[in-house]
Amino acid sequence: MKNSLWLTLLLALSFCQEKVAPPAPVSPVPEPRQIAWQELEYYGFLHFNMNTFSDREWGFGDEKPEMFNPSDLQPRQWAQVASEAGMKGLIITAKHHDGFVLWPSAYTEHSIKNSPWKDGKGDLIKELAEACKEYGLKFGIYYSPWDRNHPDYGKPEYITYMKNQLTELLTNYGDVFEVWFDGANGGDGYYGGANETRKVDKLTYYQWPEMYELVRELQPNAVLFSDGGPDVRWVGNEGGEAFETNWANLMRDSVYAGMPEYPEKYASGQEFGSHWVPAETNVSIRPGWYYHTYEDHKVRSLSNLVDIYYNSIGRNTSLLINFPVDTRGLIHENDVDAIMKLADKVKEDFAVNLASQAVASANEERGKGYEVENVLDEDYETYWTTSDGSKEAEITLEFGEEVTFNRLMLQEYTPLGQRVKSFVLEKESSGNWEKIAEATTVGHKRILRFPDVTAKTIRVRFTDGKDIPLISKVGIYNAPKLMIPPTFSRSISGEITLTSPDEGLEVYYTLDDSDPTTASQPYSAPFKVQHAVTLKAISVDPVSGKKSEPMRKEVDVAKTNWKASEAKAERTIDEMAGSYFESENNSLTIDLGEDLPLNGFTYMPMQARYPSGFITNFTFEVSENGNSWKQVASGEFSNIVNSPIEQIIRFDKVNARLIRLKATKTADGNPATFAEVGVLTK
Ligand code: FUL
Repeated sequence: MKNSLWLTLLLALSFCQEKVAPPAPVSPVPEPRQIAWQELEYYGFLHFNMNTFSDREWGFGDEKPEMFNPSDLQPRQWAQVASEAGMKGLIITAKHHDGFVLWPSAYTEHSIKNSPWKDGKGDLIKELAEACKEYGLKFGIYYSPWDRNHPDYGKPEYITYMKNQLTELLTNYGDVFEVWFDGANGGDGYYGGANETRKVDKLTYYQWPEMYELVRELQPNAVLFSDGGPDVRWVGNEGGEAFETNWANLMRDSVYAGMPEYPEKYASGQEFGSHWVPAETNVSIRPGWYYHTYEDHKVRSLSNLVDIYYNSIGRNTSLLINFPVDTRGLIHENDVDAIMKLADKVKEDFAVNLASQAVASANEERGKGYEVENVLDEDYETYWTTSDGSKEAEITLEFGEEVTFNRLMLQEYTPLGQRVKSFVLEKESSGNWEKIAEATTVGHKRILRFPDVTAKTIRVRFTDGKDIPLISKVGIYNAPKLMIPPTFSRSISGEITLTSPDEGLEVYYTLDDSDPTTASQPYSAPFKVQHAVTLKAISVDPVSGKKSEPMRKEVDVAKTNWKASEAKAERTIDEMAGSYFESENNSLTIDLGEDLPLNGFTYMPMQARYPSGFITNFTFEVSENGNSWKQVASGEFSNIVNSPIEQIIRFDKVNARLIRLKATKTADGNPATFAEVGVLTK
């Protein structure tokens, strides 16, 4: 009786105990609008306007509004794709560098109001804002400060024009979550017919303080993006990769949009930066930001997109993936397919948080309200921390039984500042702690990928920080392997390398066109193949037994003894699709080093971002001695401009030692280019 009374009293006492005071903030700290933005993490970019129809990346500004003529424009499809892909918002290029605007602005004629789309009565910004609302997405605006169309660009009048247009955009279309100011600006352009080069002082010309003030007034909750903020900064590249060490802090007053050396000096943030300016990773799902039919086959692969996800969201940035909307006005099927594959993979990787099945403990707790269990709940607002000045901080997770995992996710509670400078993940093994992985900053979110680990007890030790760590969330996941086929490469000597797409996967292959199984040849090191075979290979997860689809590759004679007619042309037989040879006489001759029974050839067109000299019509000749030549094939490489993939041409068997591929026509009339040429002997 006595005991239970005590217990009740104690319980009542602890219940009434006040929450301990939170730690003092470590400056700088985010504004509420930045905290809200941070939670979005993942949203989409839409590059769609005049460039879509002029097939350019940067229009000159002299394009005619009549060119803007989509056949099946459906902003609802864009919103549906984004929402199904797990994105939280969409940002559209309301005006790009060419100055054409997607809404019926009262301040310019260079607008959809003079296009055939909906007889000039349409308002694309309105339609998209409505579609976003329907699909529960936030809506954002990209607005290019540089305007190659406007006659006043470079003069003070243009700044008024910019303000007027921003006022339209930020008043008439509901809530805007982000305003994106592009850093690329100044240079040659149409400028109302002047056709000249205009340079502006990027720091002062745009009157940024006033421009930002205007946005604040009209959309107080919107974050402002530019190279150096003020609210969100550029990650410093367009390849989809943030620095591993990444601070939200930035010496904001020394940075401005378009400043030189930004990527090297500021893109990773600064530990002692004066303002909170977190990074956003912007990357296109294709090589270009705008749609080009010739990039239909160049949509990023799943493994590339997965890397981008981990190297952006997993490194304390948000991720802005661009869809180059096509000339119909739709996100292309290939892009939809790619983004949905990424969405499925992300769902799969983070399906089960093993940490929530564990018992968490910490070396120390600050007191009521800061218990270690807070790192396991779904609430970002609750976090674990220690008492002020504590020198050690570590969280231990006991699973009770052995678990296997390969991902660690950490989130700092950043409203009180970014603190962690380094941490290590360890597992207990026969009374000792063994390191699994270590890293530097955490910030809003940090995800580490490592090979499978099996453990019963693990701990995260915060080894250095600007102050005591505030940890909102710890996640431990066992991401299934990326089950896609291995990638293939070959050296001139015929050595084949197969690369597995994920850690811990096995690769099996066959050379006789049969479907590989785990009973086939396991791949352990590069191997030589000198003659024609059909290679098939699969990736296999030894733990789950799951297999990928097979990859299939026609491999032919090794190029070991091949010689091209001139030194530069050796690039066409170096087994590297990235290198190329441009032939002034539209012809390439190769000595195969021996007589071979040929029954076909392959031509890989130039793979550069801006290719030239694609062969559209060809003749193919062979010779035994270099004196007399015999034409064995001629014809057309159909659709090569839109789909510059390897072309395979077959002909009746003929013995020859020399081959000659001639272009009788190139797509653009420029000298013929050749990335790689091969023969078929099977
Ligand atoms: C760059 C621009 O020049 C590109 O065209 C694209 O809009 C990209 C997002 O930003 O700076």
